[in-house]
Amino acid sequence: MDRAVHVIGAPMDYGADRRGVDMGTSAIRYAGLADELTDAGVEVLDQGDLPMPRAEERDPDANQPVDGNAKFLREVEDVTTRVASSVAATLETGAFPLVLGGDHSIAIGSMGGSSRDADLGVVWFDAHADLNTPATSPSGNVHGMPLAATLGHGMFDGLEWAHAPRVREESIAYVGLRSIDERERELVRESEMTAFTMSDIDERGITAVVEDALDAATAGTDGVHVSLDLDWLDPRTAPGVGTPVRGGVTYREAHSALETVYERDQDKGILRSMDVVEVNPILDEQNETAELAAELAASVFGKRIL
Ligand code: B3U
Ligand code: MN
Ligand code: MN
Repeated sequence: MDRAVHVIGAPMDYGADRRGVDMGTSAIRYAGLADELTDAGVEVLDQGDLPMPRAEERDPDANQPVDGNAKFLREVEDVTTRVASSVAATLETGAFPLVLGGDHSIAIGSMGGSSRDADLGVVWFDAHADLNTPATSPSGNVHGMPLAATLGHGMFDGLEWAHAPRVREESIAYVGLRSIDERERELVRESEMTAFTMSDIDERGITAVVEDALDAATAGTDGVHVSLDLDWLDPRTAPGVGTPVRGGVTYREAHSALETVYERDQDKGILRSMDVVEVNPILDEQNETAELAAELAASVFGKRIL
């Protein structure tokens, strides 16, 4: 990639049940993100972390929606609004925004900022569909809602900080789903989203699946946002996540997937922005999930063995 990569830290944990994911940004940096990216041949500028109020100082139920449950919704709005501004400002300078989490609710901001001046496709590497609304969520955790927010589902309809009209259903592709709530399953089936489960990867192989996901996300869009939730990987490989689900992709499959993204970007210049989320150092083993996050980000920018 010939653009500089600007790292934006969003150390937020309001969207998740388990504390600790707010330390993910430090852990990923400590794991050598900047060196990995430099090895990949890109120029890196770290913008540091966005200031974040501490969860202990806030009331999770202060701004509950009338219908349903969404903890820390006011804080999520505040933080994602700032993430969106940073992402949009970074794109304006011609650089590539790489947003570090933090829990997955920050993607509301990264997709919002990245789609401000562009029709945006999305490739969502995750065990979960993240398509709940406060009314359907079993947990009230906003990290299970970012795609519903972006698409303006339920109470997110018309909420300017959440709904990003230039991200359309048909331009969203999931890769590696294996834990979906009942209502999410119906929605994914009824929708025009492209959804590849772990079974698809078993049957067709990771490369074919990622190629198809990229086709869906690039068709009729100006660029692609890659959202990488570390619980996409198998918990034996990535133990440091809040909601591990057995049966995820392997170390090799993960690298291969992100290298496929890089290849497509080399050919067609598709990449616009990315986030790397849900690394929880408290639950990690010797920072290995954070190291993996740094390595996988470098794969997207072309780091190779030879
Ligand atoms: N779908 C469940 C669980 C979940 C979603 N994302 C994560 N966990 N990381 C929920 O709470 O919405
Ligand atoms: Mn997620
Ligand atoms: Mn997940």
